[in-house]
Amino acid sequence: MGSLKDKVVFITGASSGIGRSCARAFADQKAKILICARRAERLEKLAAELKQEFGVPVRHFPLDVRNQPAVEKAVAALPDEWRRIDILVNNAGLSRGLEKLSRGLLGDWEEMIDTNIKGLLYVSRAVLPGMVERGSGHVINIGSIAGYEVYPGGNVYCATKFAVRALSKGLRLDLSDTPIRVSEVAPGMVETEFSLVRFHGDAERADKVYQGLEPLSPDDIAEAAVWCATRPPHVNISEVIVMPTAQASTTLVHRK
Ligand code: NDP
Ligand code: 8X3
Repeated sequence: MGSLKDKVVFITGASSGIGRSCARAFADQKAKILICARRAERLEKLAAELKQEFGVPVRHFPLDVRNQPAVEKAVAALPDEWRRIDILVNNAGLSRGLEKLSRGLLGDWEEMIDTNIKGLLYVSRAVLPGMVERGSGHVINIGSIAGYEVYPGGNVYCATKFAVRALSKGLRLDLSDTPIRVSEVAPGMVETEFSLVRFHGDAERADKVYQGLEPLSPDDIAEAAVWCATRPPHVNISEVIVMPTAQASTTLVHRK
């Protein structure tokens, strides 16, 4: 297993769910943790927790990945030791609504496209030149089973995750003459704030999504990301699909 000690791991959307679990899992491997999200207070709390529990260096900054100039500025402003990012976990993302396309809310569409596709691109564009220059690095994109199968009402969210899959593949092609690795980790249902965000804060509706089955935990996904990152340098894990045992597809879920 490759060591992650002192590697700089940059995780976007670390204030909650999978991103937060990734920060903890990579810190457990003694990596240096660089985290961002919009909710600064949460990041501050997580940073303190990581330093205390794992004794690793942590740097955090508020960032909206939809804001391209802010993304570029934030990465450029990092001190040298933090700017040489070894592993980028493109995790920040969200779903909004589950409406038929004919009734979809334009604001929801913009938010998903701007965050899940354009945000991922902006962060990648800011980080990749350094990786290419140094001839080393690993990009781990958090996709979704929704990037493999479309489900009713999933329309635009699924399209954004199909895009994450296409961008992961495209990036792999573009970097094929470098040692830089590109992996996509694609989860099924993970219990996080994801559904609460999807249903605009309707907790009752969000809870129903996970009723009667054991969903994945965000730690399950963080474990998969760490596994990708700890393979020997000649091994690139291209895609990992992780599903709850009770979920056979996006539309077939066994509930007790
Ligand atoms: P959460 O809602 O718990 O976490 C989402 C994270 O993304 C938060 O930290 C949030 O931080 C951050 N984020 C959202 N928008 C932005 C933005 N504009 N700029 C910076 N950060 C942002 O959900 P999950 O942990 O479940 O989601 C993480 C990823 O996993 C997403 O890409 C999602 O699509 C994917 N996924 C989730 C699945 C699930 O079932 N939960 C299954 C498959 C994939 P803040 O609000 O503070 O900015
Ligand atoms: C989240 C999983 O199936 O709710 O990406 O779209 S799903």
